[in-house]
Amino acid sequence: MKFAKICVIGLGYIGLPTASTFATHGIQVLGVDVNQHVIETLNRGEIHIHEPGLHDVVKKAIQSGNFKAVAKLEEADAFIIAVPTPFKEDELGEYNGMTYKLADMRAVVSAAESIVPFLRKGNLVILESTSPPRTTVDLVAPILSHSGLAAGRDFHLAYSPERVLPGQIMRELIENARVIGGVTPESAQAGSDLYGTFVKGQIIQTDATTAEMVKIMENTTRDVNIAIANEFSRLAEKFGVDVWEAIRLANLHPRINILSPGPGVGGHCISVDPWFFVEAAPDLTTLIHHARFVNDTQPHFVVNKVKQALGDMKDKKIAALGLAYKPDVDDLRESPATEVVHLLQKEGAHVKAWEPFKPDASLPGIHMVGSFEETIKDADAIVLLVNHTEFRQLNPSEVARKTKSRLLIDTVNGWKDEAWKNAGFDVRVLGVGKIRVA
Ligand code: SAJ
Repeated sequence: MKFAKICVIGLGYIGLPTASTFATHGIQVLGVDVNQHVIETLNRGEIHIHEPGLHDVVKKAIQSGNFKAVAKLEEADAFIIAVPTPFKEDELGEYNGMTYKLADMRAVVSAAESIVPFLRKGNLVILESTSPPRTTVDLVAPILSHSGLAAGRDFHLAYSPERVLPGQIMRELIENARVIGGVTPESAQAGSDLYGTFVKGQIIQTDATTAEMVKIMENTTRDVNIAIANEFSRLAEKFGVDVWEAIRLANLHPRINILSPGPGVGGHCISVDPWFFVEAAPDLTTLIHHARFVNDTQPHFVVNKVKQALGDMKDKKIAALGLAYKPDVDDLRESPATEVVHLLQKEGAHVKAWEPFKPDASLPGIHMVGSFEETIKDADAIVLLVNHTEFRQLNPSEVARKTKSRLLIDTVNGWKDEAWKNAGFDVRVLGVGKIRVA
């Protein structure tokens, strides 16, 4: 199948890289978003999110005349839905005394509804948003049928998960293998033809529900693996062991690859997607549910560590370094670092936070300051919450001159103890239950 014009609905971390990459590969792309600010920013050739390499591609896409951001759809050969699927903020499910989060599918529903008036025979619709199993066939297909056309008979419908890693999206979008799950083999073929425009990795066709499950299985596996690393960090502290050294030694085994503990799991993917399985089958997801619980409670473990070091936290001044959900990105969504800050404040501490990738961000209930210097100046303790390269590269003696604090709590193993100790700091590292040997 040939594609001259497509609509990409949702211009966020996935939709924008996808839309602009299609445009730089010769397809006319209408990028549709509900946010007027996003539309205006993009049409000026600027971008509203930080992702290495994205700005260049968007500029090229606009200059080529192939890309335009708009508020309303038009007729096209294909429609790609790339909107968020967060969880509901005000409602929880419960199974066997344990609560679980519920998917909020409103954005997918309204994106599908917006396609209905423009859907024509022979079109292709692709859902890219990570969604609970069976969303394509049980939620999207029935909405699209309001057009009077049937999925698989009159138009093609497929699910194709994005699998790109924030920070490396522009490269992975092109190089990663792509799974395309069609409601019919012809739909999968049409999806392959479309992504074949720029994907250099393998394109594998399957059915829609398998493709949905593949995506959630990938992120769930990573969540469970991080949960065990976090649990090991708790055990190591109890047994007087350095978990980082223990993991390094365990990983010398040819079939073991333990991930890294930290302050918890954040972002819009790994901390969200496993709930899609739990919600869909709470009776079959004991391990997945417990892994979520471990990762969601890791910020409490961090706060206990700060408390052990600092004693009563009432009116103590704490500098929080990093609020992003992981190193070297500007994405603050579902960030465990922000959860740690909230919990420290609940203990009575006064927290100043510094996020170099989003210095102007404002987060409800969090005191974000405009510079690193101001954050640490009169702190009683400095807590490293994200392993940003620029934090790792800090010079300990320079930091010592800028702060009155001599206590560091490192939750990501970012600071080499010796240098910081030599500069006069007491360094407490998450998962280290003994004084480290140099
Ligand atoms: N984290 C740890 N320890 C680790 C690795 C990660 O605590 O050893 C934490 C991070 O700090 C972060 C969270 O986990 O808070 C998630 O980070 P990540 O780098 O593992 O993953 P994401 O959420 O940025 O991207 C994931 C990727 N999925 C997998 O690696 C299976 C990516 O390929 C997906 O496209 C993306 O989710 C998505 O959009 O679903």
